[in-house]
Amino acid sequence: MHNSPIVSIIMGSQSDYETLKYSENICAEFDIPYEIQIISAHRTPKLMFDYAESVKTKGIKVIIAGAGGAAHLPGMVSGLTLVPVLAVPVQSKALNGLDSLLSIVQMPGGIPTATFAIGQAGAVNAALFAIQILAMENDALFKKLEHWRTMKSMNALEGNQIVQEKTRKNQGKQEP
Ligand code: RP5
Repeated sequence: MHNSPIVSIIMGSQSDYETLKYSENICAEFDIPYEIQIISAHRTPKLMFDYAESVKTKGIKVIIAGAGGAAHLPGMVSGLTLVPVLAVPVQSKALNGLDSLLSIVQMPGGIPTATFAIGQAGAVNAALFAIQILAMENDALFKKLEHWRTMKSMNALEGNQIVQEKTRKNQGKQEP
């Protein structure tokens, strides 16, 4: 039996999936029931209205919205629902995603839209942030996040050990 989705991942175009798949991967890794939709603020505006108005009733707790260029999807959806929107600026071809970032981050006061980094890092962090929000009411999820962070710390420490070992060898070679 499938659980109903509690995270919604939306994006303006199929081309955005190359970025938003990193949000999906994190949701899947944490066993979060999620759904994914391509909804364009300008190509399918009616769909965007209908979808944004339905999310709360469907039980969605957080929306991750990715878009590039003019990138008005996250802000428009924020204006249509009180379900929190975590926005991912997609790296555009023309301006490397700076257009996406500035378009999303400069929401006027009153319609908050959390904005993450451009591209893959933003997609990963938006999903982790969504899970952190959900974990506030879910101890098992909180523990999974703690474990995930511990693993990342261990990876960093292992990386440092490898570099230290290499440096010691290199310095040993240089001795007269
Ligand atoms: C935006 O325009 C989308 O979010 C996408 O990042 C960008 C380009 O869209 P396509 O031309 O690939 O459909 O609406």
